[in-house]
Amino acid sequence: MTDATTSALPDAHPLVSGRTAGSPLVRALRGDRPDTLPVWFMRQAGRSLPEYRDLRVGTAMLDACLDPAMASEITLQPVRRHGVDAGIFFSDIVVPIKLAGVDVEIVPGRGPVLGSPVRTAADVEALTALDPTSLAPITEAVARTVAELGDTPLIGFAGAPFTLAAYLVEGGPSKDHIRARTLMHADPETWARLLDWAADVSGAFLRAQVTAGASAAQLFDSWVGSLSRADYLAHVAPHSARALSHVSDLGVPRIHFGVGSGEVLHDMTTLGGDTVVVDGVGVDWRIPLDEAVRRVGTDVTVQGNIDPAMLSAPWSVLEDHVRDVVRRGGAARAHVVNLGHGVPPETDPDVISRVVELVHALGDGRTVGEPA
Ligand code: 1CP
Repeated sequence: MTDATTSALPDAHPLVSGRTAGSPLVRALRGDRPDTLPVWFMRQAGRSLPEYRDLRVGTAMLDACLDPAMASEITLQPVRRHGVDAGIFFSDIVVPIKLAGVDVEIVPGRGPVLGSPVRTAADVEALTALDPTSLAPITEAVARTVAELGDTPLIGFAGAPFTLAAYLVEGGPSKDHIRARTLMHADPETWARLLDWAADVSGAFLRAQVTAGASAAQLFDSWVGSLSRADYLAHVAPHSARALSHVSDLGVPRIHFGVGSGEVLHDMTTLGGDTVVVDGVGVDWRIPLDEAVRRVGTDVTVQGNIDPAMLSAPWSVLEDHVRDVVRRGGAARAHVVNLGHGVPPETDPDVISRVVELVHALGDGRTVGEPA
């Protein structure tokens, strides 16, 4: 866990200078219950916003990520529009692997696609380390963003080694990540080398964002739900720990998120050890938050878990659901309200703004009663 007093961050960093240390997000991640619940949304930047679609015309996704002015503007758009309690840095989990020399692009409507998949020991051997100077556009975009955000914290993020490996081995989006899971068992040494490489690339990307001004760090293991618990513990958790270790000396709150993570929710907080090593755990929509708290205990803040499907339901249905999420989150030491996964592209942005207003009207989250 993190402690601001042991931070190796520069004095001007928002977390150290005091700009964001008292923000609802940072307080909640550190285990406190602020008067107002913090709320932000995964995939709040991009896709559902018309101002995003206008700005992106004619620019490929990864080019947008590497254009500091554009990445910064897209990060700020949902903060201005919705009044959320944090910005999430506009980038992608494959940006650092591209900067490390992997031939990858993001195909519209599909996702990350590789020129050639990484499937053999020789393929893994050929991967090269990330040159830290290549992260300059990321550092610049974060610095610009943080200068505009004032007291609102920016969340930096990276892909967890397993989720990155799911793209690297498959060569693109896949359903059950069969080829990746086969490699894990067929050639565990090559698998371990691949995940260590991915951990270091993601770790450097995360560290660059935090040192440039991000006040929290989230590791996305979006596809962890395809793993058994035994495989998670033996073949994945140690590498996720390695990715997060890249920021452990910085005293920044760390959040770990996965989809379909019920079987491994507790392990995602301990990364296979005996004690909780992250500050927040993201919960998808499948498990009610009070049940999640039963699984992870009260040494960690929970984040989540509005069902993204509810965003297009009638307001009264969505409102009841949000109140229920907040009420169940009352079982946790602290709660950061979010979705159980990302904002669907077809979501009406006004609905998101309305959810923010509702959450902010619910106080510290512990006064929301049973539905009438
Ligand atoms: O053309 C477009 O508009 C591209 C769509 C898009 C966007 C806006 C992609 C392609 N990535 C992003 C931004 C992005 N990706 C962010 C920053 C903005 C925000 O969250 O508000 C973040 C944090 C990510 C992280 C990411 N990329 C994850 C982990 C989070 C998650 O959603 O599970 C994953 C799995 C990816 C891969 C990816 N990139 C893009 C797509 C469509 C996908 C998923 C593909 C698949 O289903 O396998």
